[in-house]
Amino acid sequence: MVDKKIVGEKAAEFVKDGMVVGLGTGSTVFYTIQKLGQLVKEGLSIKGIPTSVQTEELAKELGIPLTSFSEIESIDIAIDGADEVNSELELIKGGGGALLREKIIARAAKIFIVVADSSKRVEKLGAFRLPVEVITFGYEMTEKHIRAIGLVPEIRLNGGTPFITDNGNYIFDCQIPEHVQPEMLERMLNMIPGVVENGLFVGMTDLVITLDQEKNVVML
Ligand code: ABF
Repeated sequence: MVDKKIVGEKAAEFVKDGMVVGLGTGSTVFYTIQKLGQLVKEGLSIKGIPTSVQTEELAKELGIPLTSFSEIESIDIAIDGADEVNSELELIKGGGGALLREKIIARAAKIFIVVADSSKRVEKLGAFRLPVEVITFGYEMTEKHIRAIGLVPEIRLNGGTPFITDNGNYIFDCQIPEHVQPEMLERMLNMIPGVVENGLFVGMTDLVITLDQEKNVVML
């Protein structure tokens, strides 16, 4: 928790007056959002655009003014967590179930910063199962198609029934093949009818804020 607080709060230093800020989801970016709430109370003027209902509620509680895509041309900076980060700054995201809105906002941002304690850094993506968001219609068939390209999907449950995302969809948590190029897999998955989005974020990250073994903040 202390590690998450250090990297989360560090990211808030990149937010400047007047910016539109993509607000991520999860327990690390929670500290970024808390810090931004404090800075807003001290006079910082920003507009937040949240990646989930959970973050929207948090931002409202903290008094961070919010905006939406109908009101803005672009996002100046987006800050979010990750489940895995490799040395190419490729990510697996979606453990919290918010990957679709997270990817829309990361893609729209001029600068995308990832906050990740050292436990998230991996040599190779895939120990964490890849979340894939699918529409509920025909999800049994979508599952077969995901299986056919070599993944092992399992529907995410919430107390015995399928977990429903903020967008009304299901999530399959998928084991991915050993030797697979993230960029290729990201594209292949999104070509399957019924797949809305997947948690591979390739070529999107500008900066990762993390800690080294001595707990110093490092930027990758
Ligand atoms: C979100 O928060 C998700 O994409 C990811 O699942 C999670 C990151 O984990 P943590 O809660 O540890 O920050 O960004």
